[in-house]
Amino acid sequence: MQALDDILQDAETAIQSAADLKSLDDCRVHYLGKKGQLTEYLKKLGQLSAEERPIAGQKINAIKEKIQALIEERNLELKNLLIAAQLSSEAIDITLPGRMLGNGSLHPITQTIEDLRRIFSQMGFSFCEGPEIEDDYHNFAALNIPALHPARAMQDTFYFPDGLLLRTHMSPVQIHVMETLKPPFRIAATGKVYRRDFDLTHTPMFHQMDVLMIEENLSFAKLKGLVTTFLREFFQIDAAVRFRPSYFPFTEPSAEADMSCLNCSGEGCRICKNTGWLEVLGCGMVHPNVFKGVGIDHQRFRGFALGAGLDRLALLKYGISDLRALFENDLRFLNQF
Ligand code: 2NM
Repeated sequence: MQALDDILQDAETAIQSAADLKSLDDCRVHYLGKKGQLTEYLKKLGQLSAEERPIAGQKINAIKEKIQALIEERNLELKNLLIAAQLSSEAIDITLPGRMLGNGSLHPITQTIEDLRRIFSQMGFSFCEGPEIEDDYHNFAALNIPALHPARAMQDTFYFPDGLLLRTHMSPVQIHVMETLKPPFRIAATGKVYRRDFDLTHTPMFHQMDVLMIEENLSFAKLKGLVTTFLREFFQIDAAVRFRPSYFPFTEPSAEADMSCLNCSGEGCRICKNTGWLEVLGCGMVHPNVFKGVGIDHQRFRGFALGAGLDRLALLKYGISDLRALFENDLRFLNQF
């Protein structure tokens, strides 16, 4: 009886100190297995007297049940410990901030085009498009650009072997429109134009806007008003605007429009090369030769037109100093707009 109590005590200590399921199972085999300590005593029951046998039998069974219960209890404990360890090692901190997806943004030239479309739409202009590959007639001849005009020279224009060319300005779009629509009308076009020119301030592809208005009673004064309104609206500043006489084959009279420098308000700085003025667009009254070419009655109708480089407008508006940044697609640059 004393030996059986000792076994129980041993078993209690062994089970409690079993550190994992494997050593716990070793305990079970050691005490309850086929060759286990208690089993050995069960086998010896036969050697006892008839009076002793049931008492010893009961004792062995009681201890066996006790040990089984202890093993069961420890088994549960160990499994819970295992689950707890797994939970803490695989824990996910859902309070950590996520990886942010960057917001996209419109290219400054796209933003400029959208601004221009909004402003000129509000003033009653429709926008139209034309081909980037043009013929000599629409790009030059119909615009009263004579055969020997320097802009036609090989170094300025990209020619295809068949004589077609990449348009060098947006005005040929207006020739197509004048061939199609009957005046009066107000139309404008933005798009890509091409010239054989590549240095610090020129890229072989750049963007232009061309605006054309044809009505019976138009004056140069109205053109000046339109240009001034447009520039103040586009740059969101009450700039001074001045007109200098200029020359284009397709307009007469012609002018270049300057606005007071955005950077120094006319004081003189690096941006305006100390003049206080920024050159922003060219404009004029449509030349009678252009009207004759497309069959519009130049006695009855007047037209005025303006052309502007969008890349330069975008640089000025957004304070960008290097034209090439517009064409490099560097996200560190583009994300700032
Ligand atoms: C400019 C400057 C002045 C212009 C003229 C025409 C057309 F087709 F009606 F004759 N379209 N655009 C024009 C006039 C363009 O760009 C500096």
